[in-house]
Amino acid sequence: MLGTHEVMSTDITLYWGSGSIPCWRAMICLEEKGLSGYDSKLISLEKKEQKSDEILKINPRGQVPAFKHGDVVVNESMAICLYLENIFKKQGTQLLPDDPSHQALVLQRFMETQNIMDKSKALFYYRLQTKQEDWDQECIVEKIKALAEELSLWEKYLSQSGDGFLITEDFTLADAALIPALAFLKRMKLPMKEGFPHLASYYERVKDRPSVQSGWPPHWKETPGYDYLKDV
Ligand SMILES: N[C@@H](CCC(=O)N[C@@H](CS)C(=O)NCC(=O)O)C(=O)O
Repeated sequence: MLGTHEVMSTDITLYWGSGSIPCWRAMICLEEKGLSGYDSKLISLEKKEQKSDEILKINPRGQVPAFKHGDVVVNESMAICLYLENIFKKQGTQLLPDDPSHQALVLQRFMETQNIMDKSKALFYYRLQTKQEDWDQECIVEKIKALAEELSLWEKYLSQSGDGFLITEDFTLADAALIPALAFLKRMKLPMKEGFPHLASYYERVKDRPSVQSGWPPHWKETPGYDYLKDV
């Protein structure tokens, strides 16, 4: 007999795209909550399938992740993660600790991971659109500095935590958001081990966790990545 919120995972649909960090966060939380049987709909971002009527009906921005639980629609990856933890509180991994100070820190770090994505994407997209001979422009130097400073903060955070996860010995929402961001940096050839050793050893400790592996972007397994962050 299922409890009030222990619905079958088949009531859940997730539209996602390969290589999308926001989608990966949501997928990690689904797995951690023991909801691996959800209806997983992989769409092609390249073919712009996120602009299909089917997805626009759920997410008027035409973006993924787009998530449905029964008749409940949740967009925005971080909202999906929080929703899963709140609704399936008693199920699978507890992603938000009860202790107020730990909970505050988990929520803060969870949201803070967006800074890593914003700063790495600023550099990545600029380089994608700029000829390599122009890569030393002042503006690029500024972007490299901003990302390096951001990552130094995380280096400090991790130097203060033990050999477990980001905040405590337990995997939390903060880890669900941090590990895909680090995988993105690795794919863009950030020299993590040399410049950010705590981030590198955290990445090695967490990357093989089943929930993380389950959302690993399929096309990343077959293609080598890019050099866009190799000088950070
Ligand atoms: N803030 C949103 C961002 C979602 C997002 O940017 N999704 C991208 C994939 S990573 C997307 O659907 N891009 C296609 C588009 O905007 O048309 C979230 O966290 O869910």
